[in-house]
Amino acid sequence: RLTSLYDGLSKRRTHGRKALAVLLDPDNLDEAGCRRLLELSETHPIDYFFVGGSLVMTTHQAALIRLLKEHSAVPVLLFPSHSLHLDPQADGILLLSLISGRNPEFLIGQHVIAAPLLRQSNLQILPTGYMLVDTGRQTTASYVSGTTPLPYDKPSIAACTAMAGEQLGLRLIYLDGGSGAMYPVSTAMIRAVRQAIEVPLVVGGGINTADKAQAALEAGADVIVVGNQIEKTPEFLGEVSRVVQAFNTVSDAVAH
Ligand code: 1GP
Repeated sequence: RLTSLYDGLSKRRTHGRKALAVLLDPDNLDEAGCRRLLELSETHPIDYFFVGGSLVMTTHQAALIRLLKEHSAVPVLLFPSHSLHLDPQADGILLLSLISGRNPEFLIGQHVIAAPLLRQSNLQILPTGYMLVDTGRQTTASYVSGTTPLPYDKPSIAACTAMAGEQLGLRLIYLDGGSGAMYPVSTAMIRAVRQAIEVPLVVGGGINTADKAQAALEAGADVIVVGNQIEKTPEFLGEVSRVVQAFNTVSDAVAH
């Protein structure tokens, strides 16, 4: 199922335009926090909401998605860690295959369980090669998935992994240092992966300053994902959104 969401992402990439995704973890965001963010998003544009987390211990996910859909036109993409986290209210799903790991459950197992449900839903499917990178401490994602993340200082392994993912037909590559990473994925690794693939590149984990956002975009990220820092300080949305907009203003000027 090729999707308008995916087409939108590819078009952005062709035109050198960058995008900002805000990750909302239902375990960490209450209704008031979500309303505050929705208010801020009216002046500081967000391109995508990603919704999910490694555990999802609460039952808030459905209510959170409902609130987003009622009050915003920003597309909502599920970022699931498990087939139980599907929700047909969202617009689409990052169908993650954890290609940095060697756990069949997260490469194909969960997908088999989810397949008939996805078929029945109207969710747009974005097949995504998901790559966890070691950024200084074990993340929930790597613990829960029982996988070893990619070594931080081996951009060539990351590049070959991304290349293989693209050759297998995955339509996005997501390089993730994990939520609340001590430091983000290195710009050397982002650059190496960018050069290895044609499909859009999503980068997240530990992007908690405007400089880190800028560095990831300059190195070749098409989409940056920010979670923790916006949960802690919603006003950070203004800073990071300005970085993305400034980037797009420059690339629009070059294009004309
Ligand atoms: C994690 O890429 C996301 O999967 C976002 O990470 O919460 O550190 O911004 P942060």
